[in-house]
Amino acid sequence: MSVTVGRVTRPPLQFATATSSYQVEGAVGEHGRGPSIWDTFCAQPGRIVDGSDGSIACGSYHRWSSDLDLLSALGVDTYRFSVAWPRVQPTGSGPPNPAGLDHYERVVDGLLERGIAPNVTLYHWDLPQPLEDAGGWPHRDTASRFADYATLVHARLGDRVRWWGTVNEPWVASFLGYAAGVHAPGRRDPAAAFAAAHHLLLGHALAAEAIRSADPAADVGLALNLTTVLVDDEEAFEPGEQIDALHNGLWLDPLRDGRYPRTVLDLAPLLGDPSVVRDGDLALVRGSVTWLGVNYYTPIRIASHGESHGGPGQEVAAFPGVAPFAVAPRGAVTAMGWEIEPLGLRDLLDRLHSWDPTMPLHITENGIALPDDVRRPDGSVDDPARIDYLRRHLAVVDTARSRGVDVRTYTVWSLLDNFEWAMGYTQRFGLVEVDPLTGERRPKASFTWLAEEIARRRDG
Ligand code: IFM
Repeated sequence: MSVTVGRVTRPPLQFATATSSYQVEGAVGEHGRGPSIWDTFCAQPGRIVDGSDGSIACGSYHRWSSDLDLLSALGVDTYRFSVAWPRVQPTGSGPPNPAGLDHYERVVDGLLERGIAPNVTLYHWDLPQPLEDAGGWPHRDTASRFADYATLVHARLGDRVRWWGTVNEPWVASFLGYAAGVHAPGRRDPAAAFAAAHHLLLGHALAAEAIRSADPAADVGLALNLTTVLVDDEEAFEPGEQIDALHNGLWLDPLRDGRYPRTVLDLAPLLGDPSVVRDGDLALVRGSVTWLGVNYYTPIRIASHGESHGGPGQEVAAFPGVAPFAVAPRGAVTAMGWEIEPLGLRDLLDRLHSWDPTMPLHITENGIALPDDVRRPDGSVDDPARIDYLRRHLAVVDTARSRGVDVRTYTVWSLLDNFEWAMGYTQRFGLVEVDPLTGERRPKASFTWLAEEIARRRDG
């Protein structure tokens, strides 16, 4: 179904699902892959709630072909997956490991054979451990190493991949990894987090530049976990602004204007050493994307006081300078404790349309964790709440498109139940259940619903 607004007719919404390397591949010691910060972090007692790790995960490194068959059965246009940096460069620098690149070449060719466009993410958090040992993302050199790695991957796959994502959710990688310490590498140092955020943006820009210098027509973007901040009482206004700046403005302002938001600059001396931002860095970041990926799950609802009910964003409360606040989800929540509010996506899309009406937007992640403890007579998971969540968010996307917002793709996180970082395997986001013992894939009711929805739109 194409949409026409005024004199502009937009092509039909594209559908996709997404995964990431460490969450699904397993095979961490195979074919020359080096250790990543997530291998190290998971090995530390108490880091992962169920004591698990991604060493086996969904086994997708070996089962990639049957996973791609699942995508064909769904009828998606695109598959968003990530390349594991330590498979390509086991130590994070130097010549490529051919076996690593061979694997991703097979995946890309397998997608193209099935008529599915690859959307390749270069960094979904599995930093090679030797680079962390050398300072990690707070260390400026990591940004240059990332650009070198991007060049290697592009040199092998660039003739077949048009659509590149540099970094996934730099907010999570920097603030949860280096300030809150709940993600790898588990550091609790706000100064390091701010430096990491800047170097992730710089690394993105350097990688985008490297890819474009090899192929000026390449479509290069990144995926941000943007959100709508809802403030419940007047006294929460200040923390609300600060959280909004750290979650959204910290990335959006440099990408469009080449400068950090005032609120972030006011916090920066408290957060860390503002001199990590060197002349010319933000000029490189400005205008560095030709598409923007939006990962939306939930709004962040902030109150000035009261018990924190958890949720994304609460961890930055630990920052010096951020006024005290509580995260207070209202109404229905997911198994992660995240408030379900599709209107948060509506407001976010409106905001992004004002931010840059010409920027193509792709929903690169949207989905819900559920207990998935009800089964149909054939044994498959019956997940009407997931269908309801996806249907309501999709309706918001359709409405936004009919009002002229240039949203091009709707991507469900995730194709498979997988390793949900610090939550291990306790959280299920997949359209497909994965048997923890045998690795067998069992599509859920939501898989069938999505396949039918995609077919209905295609035929209609
Ligand atoms: O599983 C993650 C993914 O890796 C990044 N975005 C959010 C998802 C759900 O928490």
